[in-house]
Amino acid sequence: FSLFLRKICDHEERTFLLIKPDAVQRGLVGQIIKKFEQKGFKLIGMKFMLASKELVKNHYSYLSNEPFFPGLLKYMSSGPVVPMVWEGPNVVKNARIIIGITNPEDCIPGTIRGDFSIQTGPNLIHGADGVEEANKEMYLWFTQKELISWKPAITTWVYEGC
Ligand code: IDP
Repeated sequence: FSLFLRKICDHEERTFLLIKPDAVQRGLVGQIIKKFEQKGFKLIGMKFMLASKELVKNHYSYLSNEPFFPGLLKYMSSGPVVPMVWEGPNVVKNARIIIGITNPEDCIPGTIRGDFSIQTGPNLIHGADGVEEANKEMYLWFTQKELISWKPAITTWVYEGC
């Protein structure tokens, strides 16, 4: 029974999220974080920093052949960003749903991009697209030591039987 309990109470999936410079400039950091906090996900890493072009190049390497890539590097390194790691069941997929799809024009209200942005470029926040990508991206932005394992006091109220 305790093995079963451990299984349903340990939600080890983690995702990497990055609040982009436009969201920081527009004072939306608190509102964005609140979405994930109030859902019940667990914040395990966060910092406020400037990203070098080199770091952004690595992060978005899969887009390096796109015509908008130079503009993307400039935008992403133009001001402070807030990289974060969040933990919870299916958090990778769920965070993408909370964020909304790439083009804000097609995002439904209630999503971050749907509520607060208009164009594909300055779309406020990045969310890893899969578990593998999340693991790769979080260690690009964080060291192992910067990710904190902890048990929030709300756990027993968010998860049945924990
Ligand atoms: P995602 O952020 O929804 O995962 P990706 O296709 O991975 O979307 O693109 C990464 C980021 O690159 C987007 O969030 C956006 O900031 C930027 N981007 C994507 N497509 C375009 C475009 O056509 N023009 C300008 N910027 C773009």
